[in-house]
Amino acid sequence: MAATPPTQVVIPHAPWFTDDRLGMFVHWGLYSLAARHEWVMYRESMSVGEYSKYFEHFDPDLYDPREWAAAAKNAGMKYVVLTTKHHDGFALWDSALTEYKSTNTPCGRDLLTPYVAALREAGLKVGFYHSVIDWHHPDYTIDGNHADRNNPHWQELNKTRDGAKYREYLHGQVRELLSNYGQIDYLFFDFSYPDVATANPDGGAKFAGKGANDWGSVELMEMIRDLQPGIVVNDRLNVPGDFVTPEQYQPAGAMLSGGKEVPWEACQTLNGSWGYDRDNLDYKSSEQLIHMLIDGVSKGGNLLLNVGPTARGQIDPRAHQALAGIGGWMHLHSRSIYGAGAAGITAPQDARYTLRGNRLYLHLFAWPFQFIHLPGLAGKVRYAQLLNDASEVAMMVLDPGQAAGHMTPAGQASGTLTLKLPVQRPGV
Ligand code: FHN
Repeated sequence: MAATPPTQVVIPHAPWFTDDRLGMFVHWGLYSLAARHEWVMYRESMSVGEYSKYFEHFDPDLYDPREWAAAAKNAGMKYVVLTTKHHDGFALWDSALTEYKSTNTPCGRDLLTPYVAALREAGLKVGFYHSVIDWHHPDYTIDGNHADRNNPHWQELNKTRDGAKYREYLHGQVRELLSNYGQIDYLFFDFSYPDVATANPDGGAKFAGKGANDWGSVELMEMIRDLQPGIVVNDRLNVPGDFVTPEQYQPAGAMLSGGKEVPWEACQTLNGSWGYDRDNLDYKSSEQLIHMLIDGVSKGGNLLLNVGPTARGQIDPRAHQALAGIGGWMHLHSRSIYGAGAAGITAPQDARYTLRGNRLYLHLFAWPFQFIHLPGLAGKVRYAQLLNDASEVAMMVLDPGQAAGHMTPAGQASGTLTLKLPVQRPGV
């Protein structure tokens, strides 16, 4: 198949999204003190009272979002997304709608104001994450699927809760976030779970999930578009968003919604945990992270890579090391990532193409014995330049009818371009 590049899917009001390709996700809050997992309240069946010890001790004395911004920028990341409120309901800003907020802890300050300022100073786009789930709010209607599976009286509890009041609270806090901090570029809601026919463990009623009606999603989206017309919003309100969000996996190819290709962003952790998990040493290698990034871009997607800062506000050394590994590669090869996307031709096994304009980049995940055969490229490449670096090994300028550079003459006849590579992967 000829290298006829597909039209890259973009978000019409925010083409920057599919240009930038790489962002930093930040999960940070009360759960960071537990240093185990951001679901620690739920997984360890803590009551609001038991969990309050973290509220009473939240004091991130080393918090400096300029350090976060610098780490993101050095890794080649173009936008940052911070959890303003996770499922535990704790607000990282001085919300007028709750006392369960950073300004009422020993921290004593609004944490979003310096965060937004640091990103803008570093030239990074500003993203917020906001959970629609809220295990602290008295009117968050629970169900047996998630919020209070351990409470056998959840149906009774629900009768005392007013979903309309929770919707008003949810919308009110989102309004604060989109009104009080200037231009916000990106909003990640989390998460809806549509009605599921899960049999009640002791038989009887089916549990209902949580979706658009619970959140008032249609009105919420209208308010968001009104307050921040240029913002990009994800797909987790159970109504269409600007991009879809595969989580902790890499899609097999382009992502479709309603039969149409849509922008997508894979959100991934460094070690399987979103929140800071001190004893979890299962970090992905820099090579795996770089391959995830290349793989996503080769399919028209973004990568939102997560860090979980410590309770004191610091990105831990292992995360810094992973980010530095990506940054070193991006310093050499960001031209094959920013503004690049799917090439519309199938790459050989263990290889990926990314295409930016008339330049086709070949990335090898496994080093071939000496030649790599590239079907469908003969006569399409005017010039091929081999590079001495791990993943990106060739930059090819596409120009129909031309053939030059490091190609073996035999490769021309079969429509296959053959590149002769050093026996050893350079630089290792
Ligand atoms: O439950 C959350 C989880 O803690 C984390 O925030 C991820 C990030 O996308 N979202 C939910 C799980 O899908």
